[in-house]
Amino acid sequence: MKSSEIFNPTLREVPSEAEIVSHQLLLRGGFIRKTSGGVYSYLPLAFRVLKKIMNIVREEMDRAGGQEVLMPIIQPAELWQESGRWVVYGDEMFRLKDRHNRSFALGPTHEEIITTIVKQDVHSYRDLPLLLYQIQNKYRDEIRPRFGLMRGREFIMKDLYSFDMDEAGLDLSYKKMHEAYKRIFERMNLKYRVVEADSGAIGGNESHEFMVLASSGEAQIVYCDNCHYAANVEKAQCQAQEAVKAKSIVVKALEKIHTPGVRTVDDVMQKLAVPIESIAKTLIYWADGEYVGAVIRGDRELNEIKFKNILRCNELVIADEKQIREVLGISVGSLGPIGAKFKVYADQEIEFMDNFICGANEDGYHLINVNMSRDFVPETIADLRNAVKGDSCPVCSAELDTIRGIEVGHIFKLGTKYSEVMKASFLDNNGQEKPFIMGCYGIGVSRTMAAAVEQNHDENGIIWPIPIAPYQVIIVPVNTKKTEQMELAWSLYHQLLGLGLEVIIDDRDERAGVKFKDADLTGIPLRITIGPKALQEDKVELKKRWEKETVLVAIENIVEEINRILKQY
Ligand code: 9G3
Repeated sequence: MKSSEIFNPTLREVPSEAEIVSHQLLLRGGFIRKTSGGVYSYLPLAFRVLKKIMNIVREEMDRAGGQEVLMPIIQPAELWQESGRWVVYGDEMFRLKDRHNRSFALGPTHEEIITTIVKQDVHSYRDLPLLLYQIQNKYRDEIRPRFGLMRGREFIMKDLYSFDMDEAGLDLSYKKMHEAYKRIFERMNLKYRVVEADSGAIGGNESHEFMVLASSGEAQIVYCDNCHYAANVEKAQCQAQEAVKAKSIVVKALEKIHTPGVRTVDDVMQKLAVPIESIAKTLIYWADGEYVGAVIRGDRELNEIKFKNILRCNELVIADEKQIREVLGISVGSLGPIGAKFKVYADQEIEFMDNFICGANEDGYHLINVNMSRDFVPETIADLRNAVKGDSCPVCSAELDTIRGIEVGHIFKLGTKYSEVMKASFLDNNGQEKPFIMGCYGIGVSRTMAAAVEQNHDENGIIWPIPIAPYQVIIVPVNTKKTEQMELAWSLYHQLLGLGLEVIIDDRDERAGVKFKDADLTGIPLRITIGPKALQEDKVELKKRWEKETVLVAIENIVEEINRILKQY
């Protein structure tokens, strides 16, 4: 393709709303344009990348035994009412009505549709396992669509659903998908990690996320270098601290002290001149109709997912100041576990804190020398906090580390969550009626494109991994007016095309500097520069986008050299 004919309208300046590098570079490089908030059009270069990603995904789904289908984007409300999710997903669903006033949603995911199809047409264990997938646009009306393609309201997803006759079958389907996903991200040449994830909201019992590693990633990954433990921060288990009691700490007498104006953990540290580790904070939540309190060490973050799983509640929202004052008659800064009017849940770490400080449940007062075993009995002691770097690994007790990533794939064992409520069953080999054992497996295709950019770029632009680059090679004649340069450029162009490679020739009458800048911005992996100096020695310049230096290659060798590099991918 000629540069002069490619539709990739580049920008000098990007809108300030583009907060992350993938959004900025995809806009600047003329890959995408915003059509509406969180809704993007993919221009030719982006669509080429997407097609490459989709091809890799498709090949691996087929290899794993998946069969491709295409389900409707328009989904009738009745199916969602059957699963009970029509009410669960309030404003996040795009809803619409037809001329007969019948309700529909734009598909946010397809569990309800696929379960209905399988329920209607699969009746025997002989037809199992069944793995069906599609690659299609999905719709979710995010409150705040952000970060370009990372969190769009319309996005491309590959979703596969597995149907098995028993748990052993599900285990096998899950394992196949796990392997297929690893192959997919390896083939795309992305640095990634598989992590354990929470499956609470989906209702299943095992779940893994596939994370593309990038410092800008929203997801925090906790991992162990000593063994293979890795989990997202929501899931990562914290160890109950080994008892340090052996040191025979002196348990001091509980004391109430006057602390006017002390409201935050910081205030307590300042006013009492104590380390943050000696303070326990109490957070009040509204959980399915009652107030509950979580007690955690002053410097820790409450993990709401762990808390929700312990409480087994549907709704968990933090109480605001006004509610706390109305219900408990005190301010937020004075909350504590002793004599509380709410159920107290203590993080397991609290048990090992000696002579600590907390609110006294009385405005302007705190308690010092608190010891849980003596001073209060919580409803439950559990792991309630987020893991942090330096915690000990739940598997091997070595020190854990953290790293950031972008969630691009997520696999779940669903079990009978959908098949039970939607009455989707088959006859087993004893003629018994059994619900299908299901799994679901997603890859964010458009998000993967953005994640690839987040992971692979420099100050000059994108550095596409070769397997998903829109084009593999760009030929840049420095001066289009020189016949000798243009003749060689066209000759190399046709030779490379003849090898089945994807090549751009920059035929524009622009300064070399402009052409190099554009080639760097669009991230084409290999650049051949044809300039007067090298040409005198029958050479061209070869620049790999991911390396700093340029090398000279003899004209007679360049095609073979390019082919050799690209063949490795
Ligand atoms: C909804 C809305 C938003 C949603 C869902 C439903 C997330 C919803 C979870 C999944 C799970 C799996 C198939 C492929 C693998 C992942 N956001 N989820 O179910 F109605 Cl508005 O989508 N789906």
